[in-house]
This record gives sequence, C-alpha cells and structure tokens, in this order.
Amino acid sequence: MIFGRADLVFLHAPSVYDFRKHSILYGPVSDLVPSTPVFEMYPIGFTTMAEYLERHGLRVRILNLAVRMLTDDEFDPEPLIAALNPAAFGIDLHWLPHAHGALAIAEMVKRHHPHTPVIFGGFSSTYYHEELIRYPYVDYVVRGDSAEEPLRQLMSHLTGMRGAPALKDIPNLTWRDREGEAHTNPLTYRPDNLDHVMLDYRYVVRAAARDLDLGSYVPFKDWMDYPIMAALSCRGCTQSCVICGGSAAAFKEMHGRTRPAFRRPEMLAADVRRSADMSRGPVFVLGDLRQAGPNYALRFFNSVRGFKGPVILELFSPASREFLQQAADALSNFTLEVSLESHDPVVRHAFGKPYGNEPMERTIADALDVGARRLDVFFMSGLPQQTAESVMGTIDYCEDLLRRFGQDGRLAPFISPLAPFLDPGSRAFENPDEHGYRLFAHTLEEHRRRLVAPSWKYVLNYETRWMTRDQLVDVTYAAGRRLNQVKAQYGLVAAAQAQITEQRIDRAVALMAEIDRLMVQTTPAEFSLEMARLKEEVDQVNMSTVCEKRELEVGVSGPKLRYSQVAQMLIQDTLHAMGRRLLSPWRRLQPVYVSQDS
Ligand code: B12
Ligand code: SF4
Repeated sequence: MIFGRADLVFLHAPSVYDFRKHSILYGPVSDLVPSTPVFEMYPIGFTTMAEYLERHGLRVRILNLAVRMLTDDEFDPEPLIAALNPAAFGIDLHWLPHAHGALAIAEMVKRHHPHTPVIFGGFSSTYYHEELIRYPYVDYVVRGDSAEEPLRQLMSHLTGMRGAPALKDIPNLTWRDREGEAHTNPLTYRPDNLDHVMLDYRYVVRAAARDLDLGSYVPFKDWMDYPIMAALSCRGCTQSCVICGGSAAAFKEMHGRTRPAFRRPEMLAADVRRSADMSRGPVFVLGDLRQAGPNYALRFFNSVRGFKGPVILELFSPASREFLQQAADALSNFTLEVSLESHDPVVRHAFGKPYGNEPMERTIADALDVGARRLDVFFMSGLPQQTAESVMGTIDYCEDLLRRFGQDGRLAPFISPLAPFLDPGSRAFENPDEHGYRLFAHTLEEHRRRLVAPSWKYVLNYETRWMTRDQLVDVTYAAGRRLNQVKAQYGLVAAAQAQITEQRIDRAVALMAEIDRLMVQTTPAEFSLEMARLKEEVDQVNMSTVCEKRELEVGVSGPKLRYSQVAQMLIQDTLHAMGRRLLSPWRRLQPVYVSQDS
C-alpha cells in the first residue's frame, strides 16, 4: 500500500529473475556476505540517494523486490509494478551478478509503463553504460560513485521543476534523445568528500512506516534477526587488489577518482552512534580507517569513544599496536576483519597485497591482546599464482593460526571462492593475460546469459592459468570441508552444525557431478525436466554452502531492534506532522507579523 505518489521508485532485483522457477546451483558465492545467492541486498546508495532527494523536495520509495520474492513464494512483482505510478523508476545494476534480474525488471517496468523513464546506476551500470543504454527499456544511466546530485538534477528535469537543467547539462548522465541517439555527458560530478550524504537508517524506518511497507525496505532477508548496519568512511579505496572492481585503479578508470572521498571522522562517529538508536546489532565501519592518514583514525576514535555497542572495523594491511590500542580504548566491543587472501606471500603479492605473514600475525596477536572481541580472517580461492595445492596449504595455515592464537575462540578463519564474477574494471579483468586470467565473458549481455547457467561452475566468468574452473570448484569444496572440520576441532562450530555443513558440502559436490553428467548425456528437453526434478534439493544446498552464514555474526544479546525507541521516534514524527498541519494556517500569517515587527 502506498500513501501519496512517489516521484521515484527504486527497485532492487534479485540476481536472477525468476530464481524461484530456475533450477540453478549457485554454489558458495555469497557465503561470506549477509545475502543469500539471490543477492537480495540493495546498495547503501538507495538510502543516501532517497534521503538526499527527499531533502530536496522529491518523494522516494524503495522496493526490495528480491527480499519480497525470497520471503513470500506467492509474491508476484508484476502486478505491484503495474500498479505503481511514479515519475520515474530507478534500478540498481551496481553488482554485476544482478545483470539478469535488473534487466528483466526493467523490461517488465517498460511493458507496463512505456512512457515512464527507467534510470540505471551503480558500478556495473557505470562500466557498461554504453551497452546498457542500447537496451530499449533503459532510458538513462547515472554514472559514477556519487549519484545523489546528478540524480536530483535528472529528477528535477523529469518532474518539470522550475530551473531544472537540460539533459545535456546534467553531469555523469548517459541518455538517449527522441531520435534514439545515445549521448554521454562528461563525468564531472565527483565530490571530494562524503559529507553531503546522510547514511541514516532512521530514514529507512520512517519511510517504511510512511508507506506501511517494512517488507520492501528490509536490506536483506534475515536483517530483522541480525540488524547489522553500515557506516561508510569513504567512497573509493587506496589499495589496488588486482581482482577488485572497487580498487584505486578501477575507481580511476571508471569514476575518474584519484583519491577516495572521505567522510569527516566526527560525522562517521555520529553515524555509528545514531545506528544504536535503532538497533543493538553491530555497526560495520566500511573502509580501513587508516586510509586517510593516522589523524583521521584518531579523530574518529576520539569522537566515538565510549560507544558500547558492537562495532566491526576492517584492516587492509597489518596495523601497529598503537592503532589497535586506540581502537580498544575507544570501543569496548570491537571486532576486526582482515583479509590475508592466501597463506602464501607470493600469491598475496600477485593479488596486490605486498606484505608477509609475520606482520599480519603480529597484528593478530596484538589485536587479541588489546581486547578485540573477535577477529575474522578471510582467505580466497581463484587468485593469481594460486594452485589447488596452495589452496589446501591455506587451510593448513588456518589450523596453524588457530593453534597459535585461537584457543579462546575469538579467532575465526573463513575461505570463499572469487565468484561468481571477476569484477569488470579490475586490473585482472582489464589485463587478463598479465595476471593469468582467462575470461569467458566480456560484455554485459554475455554475463546476463551466464547467470542462468545450471551451476556456478558455468556461471563463473573466468579461470586462471593455475586452475581450470573444474579444479577451482573441486578445491573450493575440499577446502571448505577441511576448514569446517578444523573449526569443529577448535570449538568454533558445534559438532552437530559441522556435521550438517559437511553433509551439505557432500550433497553440493554430488549435485555438481550430476548436473555435469546431465549436461552431456541428455537432450535439452530432458535436461530441463531433470533440472526441475532436482530443484528442491538444489535450493536446499543453495543457502550457505561451505560454512554456515551465522558463523559470521557477532554476538548480540537481548532484543536486537530497539522497538520502543523506534516507536517513540515514529510517534514524535506523527505529532510533529500533526503540529505542522495545525500550525500551518498560523504559519501562513507569520511572515506578515515578522515583516511588520522588523
Ligand atoms: C561495502 C561493500 C559491500 C557490502 C554492501 C553494502 C551495501 N549494501 O551496499 C557487502 C559486504 C554486503 C558487499 C557484498 C557484495 N559485494 Co561488495 N563492496 C563493497 C565495497 C567495499 C564498498 C562499496 C561502497 O563503497 N559503496 C558506496 C558507494 C560507492 O556505492 P553506493 O552508495 O551503494 O551507491 C552509489 C553509486 O554506486 C550509485 N548507485 C548505486 N545503485 C544505483 C542505482 C541507481 C538507480 C542510481 C541512479 C545510482 C546508483 O549511486 C549511489 C549513491 O551515490 C566495494 C569495493 C569498493 N571499494 O568500492 C565492494 C564491491 C562493490 N562489491 C562487489 C561485489 C562483487 C559484491 C558481492 C557480489 C560479493 C559476493 N559474491 O558476495 C556482494 C553482493 C551482495 C548483495 N548485493 O547482496 C564488487 C562489485 C563489482 C561489480 N561490478 O560487480 C566491488 C566493487 C568490489 C568487491 N569485489 O568487493 N559489498
Ligand atoms: S579488495 Fe582491495 S582494492 Fe578492493 S576494496 Fe578491498 S582493499 Fe580495496
């Protein structure tokens, strides 16, 4: 139900539309993020753009179609889309794994609303803007990592606001004119800091209450159970990991950015504190705080000092004891996330992280010593210079780390494959030979088609000089199985849970083999029938594969959402709005009195 017409409706599509009908073994592609393989999480930017546009007098609604489809088998997006009547629709194609779903939703929107503009945005839209604008159901692409202001200008144009710019004058815009000719405006809007946006979850709750539609605003399926919030320290990155489409090199090429845009540390601290008004869940501070120099982290810690809730910080490289002590002094409940990628410094070097094991081991020891509540260490398969043997060597190293630092259960290692795609815009995607990658897909359309392949082996857009995709798939499951056993041994996973995970891995491996067999031994018609028969089983192994998603959760005690504070905020809003309405006749007179007095 929607009260009042929205000027802009943001739609977040599932990775594949309609995943409920397709039988696809997605594999462990999303084990280490809060989302399921449907990638139901919408970009943080939906919130910042919506808040920014509303601040400028436009009405915005967010519809997370992916979550609605995941949580309700009966939910059909089509009648809902048909019933909407905004001035424009905005669809994110931020993550490339949404290529199928985002385009399918755009096509559906255009079918029902042929005259309503469809706007795309996000990293993948930026990368593929020229290809995207050729789809008949895409009218505009807002490029870049900071779309708030260009989108405001576009919406003011589309809603006929006074003083709105002409299309050709809107920065970062790719558009088609009436004759169908595509235009690419220069990418000139690139704010050098992040202080103009508000990442405020209270906005989401208020908007959900206003539209009486909490289900459409929920960021990911299990968010109500685990209301993790994000605080964004920057847009961009100082590192240049070769497989990353958000690296310094990728930002330079795609967004013309030579340094990240940082949020003022005091504002970041306020963002963290504000999150606690709503939830007891952890606040994940995105981006290594040391990127903007030591003074930045110190200012943040000084501002946030005394905050009692769980906070997750990330480290891109080894940290000094002094930094870790500052974190511990300011935050009584902090978790650290570090990505070592591999136990082998040669692989890590080829990945773009030129440090050895010793400095990171020292960091781990120091972090635990100063009182980190927990320390998650991430590794990956599918990297340059990495063989299958090397991946298994990484698991030996995990065991070694646990033996040395993991006796009290605070250290938790994880491994996942680089999947489903090597990021477009990353150094490895742009120069595959140089980094030892062989690409199976280049264009947006090629990626869109791969997403409906029957298993993640065929969705993968790459293999490496050191591992074919068969080897990559096999070793990912083997490593997952071994790490699961090691974790059970160290008490990180309960024995019963470890057994369930092991059985799920075994089932996934057997299903992968079965799908491979069907692909060579059946006709296309038989294949479809067989895959339909396997669907239920495939769906069961799709939800967490090589580890249980819950292993990533930091402990939260008591009710996770602060319902009384949320209710209080909403009551205050309502009283405020009523007061405004009651006062409005007086307000209209007020300027007269003011001018007479002065
Ligand atoms: C934080 C982060 C996450 C968070 C997501 C938080 C969130 N909800 O946005 C978590 C950890 C959950 C995550 C998960 C994933 N991530 Co991630 N993530 C990042 C990271 C580190 C920072 C992103 C960031 O700064 N965002 C802030 C800004 C830039 O984006 P934004 O505010 O959301 O959106 C702005 C613009 O992009 C644009 N925009 C976005 N959508 C739209 C839509 C419209 C209509 C318009 C007009 C504009 C627009 O306007 C916004 C406002 O200015 C980047 C790496 C990097 N350094 O950038 C990777 C990155 C974006 N992630 C990436 C990937 C691949 C993933 C996963 C698919 C990984 C996986 N296999 O599990 C999942 C997808 C999860 C899902 N959707 O369910 C790739 C994307 C490459 C690509 N082109 O596909 C990146 C570049 C690098 C990487 N490999 O990690 N990620
Ligand atoms: S993977 Fe590397 S380049 Fe990408 S966001 Fe993380 S630290 Fe930055």
